[in-house]
Amino acid sequence: MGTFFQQGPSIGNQYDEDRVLRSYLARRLPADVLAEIEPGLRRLGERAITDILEFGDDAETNQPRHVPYDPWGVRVDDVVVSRGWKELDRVAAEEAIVATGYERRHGAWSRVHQFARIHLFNPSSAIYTCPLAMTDGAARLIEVYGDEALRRDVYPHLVSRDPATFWTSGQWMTERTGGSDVSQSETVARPEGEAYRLWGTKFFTSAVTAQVAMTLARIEGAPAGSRGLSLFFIRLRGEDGKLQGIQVNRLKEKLGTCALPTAELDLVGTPACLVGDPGNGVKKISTLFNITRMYNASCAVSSMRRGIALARDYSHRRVAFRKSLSELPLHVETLAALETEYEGAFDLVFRLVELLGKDDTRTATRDETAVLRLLTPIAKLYTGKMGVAVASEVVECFGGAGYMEDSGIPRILRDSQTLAIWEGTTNVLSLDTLRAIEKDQAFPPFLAEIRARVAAVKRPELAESAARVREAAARLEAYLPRAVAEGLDFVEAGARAFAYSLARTYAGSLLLENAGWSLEHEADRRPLVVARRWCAQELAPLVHADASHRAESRALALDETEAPR
Ligand code: MFK
Repeated sequence: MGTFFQQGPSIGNQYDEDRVLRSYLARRLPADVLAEIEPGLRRLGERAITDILEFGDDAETNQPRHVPYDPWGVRVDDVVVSRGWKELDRVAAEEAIVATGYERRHGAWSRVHQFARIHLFNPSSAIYTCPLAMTDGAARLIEVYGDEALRRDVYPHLVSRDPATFWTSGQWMTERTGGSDVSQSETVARPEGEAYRLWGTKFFTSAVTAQVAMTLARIEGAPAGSRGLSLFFIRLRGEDGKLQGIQVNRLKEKLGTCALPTAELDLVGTPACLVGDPGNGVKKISTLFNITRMYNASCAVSSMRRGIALARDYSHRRVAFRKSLSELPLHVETLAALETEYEGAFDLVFRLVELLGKDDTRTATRDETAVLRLLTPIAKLYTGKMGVAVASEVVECFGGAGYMEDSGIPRILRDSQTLAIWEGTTNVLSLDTLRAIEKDQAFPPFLAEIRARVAAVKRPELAESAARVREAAARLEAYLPRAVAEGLDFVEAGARAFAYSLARTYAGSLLLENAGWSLEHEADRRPLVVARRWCAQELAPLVHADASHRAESRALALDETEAPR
């Protein structure tokens, strides 16, 4: 019998160990703000490897259960969740994961503080970040569209630091007719006095343990399409604690996010209040889903960071071919590539968060608001995809052990996969990028930001990378009018490649900025290496999807025989 047992990976304080997060905060935050928030971040970094991790593991092990009937045959529709899930709700309130963004103690920087906390909290939380994301989005919705009653009776609960009064909100958009094409929603709202009752089926409703939810329904007689949908607010339970006009059909069996109770619900006369004026429901709820898309991007990035941290530690423990993995050149190359991906993705997210903070506090310029609108789908779609790729590589870094459920590593991959789907798939968000460019004129200020960063590069070590970003920006600028002139099919077929190109080029400009700052202020060359490697890749992998390209694609995609010459 062999005597060798491999040691598993081990990680320390997640604030202290995250060089990228700490360097970013030192670079961007005013010194007094950083001094004030740093002890709390360090404490949260410690909780992320102690109690939060334990609660997350408990929630993952003891997955939610639907109990449709009580022992006497009465329909109860209980959703039983673990102790860990309940504790995570408490910790989220205590740690002010949502509240920090709304107390606005540090003005526009409050969102940076908040997302630094999310970055530390998320990877240990069994995706408790999902209900928090929707809660945050609902709070913002109420700020923008809520009436006095919602502001007085609901908003304070969503932004509470007190576990006894903290509420979470759901966001119910998806119906059997489509998760992407929300305009086909079939739920009907019938007026009853001042309020409404809803009838329909919501096919995916995440975190059904929430106290309230925002949803869409068509008021009887309203026109078809998304403009005919209205936004509604629901309290899930009455004074007696029972669901009000809501039947739980089943909990979904998902590939990942297994601790999260995602239900299929029938709304059978659910009492609901209209939010804002009737109609334009999709437009209104976009205030919410633009926030959840930012959480999505933040979660993708923080999951990448956790996977890399585990793989890095393991590389020192695992010996193969008589060397630790950390001494094997090819393994080191692999880890370095993952780190580069993480740092580019990190910058996209935190730039987005800075813009959100300015928008919240009405200190954003018109150009910054436009860039916020465009960068939201870009950051979501790009980090979502990269999150899956990084997680897959992390699994491989552990060899067979990474494929074993009880190592905890497969969970990172399974959970990451959802980040590319929910809150808008990669393709839906690629098309949203076009919507932002067309409706919000976001492209010129987006390119101007890139060019300003490139123009500010002083260090000769960065000159070649800066030239590559400059050249990519020029190609992007030239591409769009040509694509538009070619027609809608050309633009749509090329939209994913275009969105990736926007992401890579914009992130490249941010990495150049970091690299210059770190050389100057930290005497750290690692951001320089990252910037060079990032910019050495194809920054603008555009696709020219003309008629013959599209015909060839059809032949490949659909196995059609007639490919044109
Ligand atoms: C852990 C991380 C957090 C994750 C939490 C997840 C938990 C929740 C799980 C879910 O709920 S997943 C379901 C999420 N569903 C989606 O994200 C929907 C995906 N589909 C889309 O985004 C479609 O593009 C869309 C529904 C918006 C298409 O709708 P329409 O109505 O066919 O599109 P249209 O007509 O272009 O847009 C209607 C209006 O909304 C337009 O404004 P106008 O009326 O003024 O013309 C658009 O400009 C506006 N709009 C659309 N998207 C927008 C937006 N405005 C601002 N931002 C956007 N992103």
